[in-house]
Amino acid sequence: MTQLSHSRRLRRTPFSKGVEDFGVKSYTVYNHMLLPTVFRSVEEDYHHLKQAVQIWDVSCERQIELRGPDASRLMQHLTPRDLRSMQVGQCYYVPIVDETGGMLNDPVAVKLADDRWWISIADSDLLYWVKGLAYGERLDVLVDEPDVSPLAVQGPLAEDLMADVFGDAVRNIRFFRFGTFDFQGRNLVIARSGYSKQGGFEIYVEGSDIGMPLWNALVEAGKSMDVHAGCPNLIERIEGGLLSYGNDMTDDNTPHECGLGKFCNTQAAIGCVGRDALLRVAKEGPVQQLRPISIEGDAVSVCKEFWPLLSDGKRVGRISSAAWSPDFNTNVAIGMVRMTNWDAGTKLHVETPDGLRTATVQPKFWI
Ligand code: THG
Repeated sequence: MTQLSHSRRLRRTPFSKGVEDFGVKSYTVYNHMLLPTVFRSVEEDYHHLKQAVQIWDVSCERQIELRGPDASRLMQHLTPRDLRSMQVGQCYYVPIVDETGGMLNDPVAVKLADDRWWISIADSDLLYWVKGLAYGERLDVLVDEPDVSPLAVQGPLAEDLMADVFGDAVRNIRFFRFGTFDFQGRNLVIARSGYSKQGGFEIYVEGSDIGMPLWNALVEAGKSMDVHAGCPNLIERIEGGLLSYGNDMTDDNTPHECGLGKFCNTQAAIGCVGRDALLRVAKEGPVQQLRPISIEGDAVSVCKEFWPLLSDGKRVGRISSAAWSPDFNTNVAIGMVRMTNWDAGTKLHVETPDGLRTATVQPKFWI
């Protein structure tokens, strides 16, 4: 295996020491920052995530902070999701679109106050788009990247572990809501959310200096729960239909093509930059869309580039993510499929590096 060269540009995180102590085996780069991808093996990490509890260094989910009287206005200009009824204390999964309706990012928006938001971004340099918009529209708002690094606690035992460190009140946090909790005299935002379907929390760690003290407190409290360092798991996130920006979609895709139409209320999203473009495409409906797809045969290799989807030898789409699922005993995948071939049960062929395989469009994701 070739190595990744490290330098200041490839940012470490406040938890990198902890991750290394757990013997991280592999990283990817996400928002110019290290993101662990493997600890024991992708399959072992997968089984452990579904049985116990893991601590994830997801510092690479960088925050864009909006602060000032026009913060809420700017937030609405970024997304076709209607934010008018969103309360302080809520998190929303929000497509962010450009003037053509193309997806620029798919972050979680955290409403801290009417005049203060965090946008917890996926892997694209969204900061410059947001700064450009704020400046171009002469909005009264400050836009920057604060020293905030999310730490996720995921798995069936996540609530017990979190209650041990932060007290029983964390048990009352509802899905996609947050509260503030004390750790060593500091107030931290804790939300019930995370990039898995196993349940859990995300701690928005404000101040790099408390990164390792918090990591160590969680590791110590979790000893009886078989706690281990973990990371977003490729198999589990495909089973759960959690999309990966840059892999499954780019700015060439609308939210509707990504199956994110349910997070768009474009008519109501007054001021959204992509509103006119999206109203046009929403009227017709998308002509291609992301679908769960199973691939027959033994374990596929890693999907490093699109794998063509064929019907009668003609290209009708592409696979963008795939992995062998031990629990469902099949290869699970996410792919963009043309309307003519997207019905559940449709049989297709997929050109993988290991040869031509049979694939089936699924009615829903696996979990
Ligand atoms: N948490 C936080 N920031 C993030 C991610 C996260 N930034 C990067 C990346 N992940 C952004 N992408 C996603 C994708 C899916 C979800 C969240 C962020 C997600 N989806 C749920 C689902 O599809 O089941 C719930 C959506 C809902 O119902 O609102 O959680 O994970 N902080």
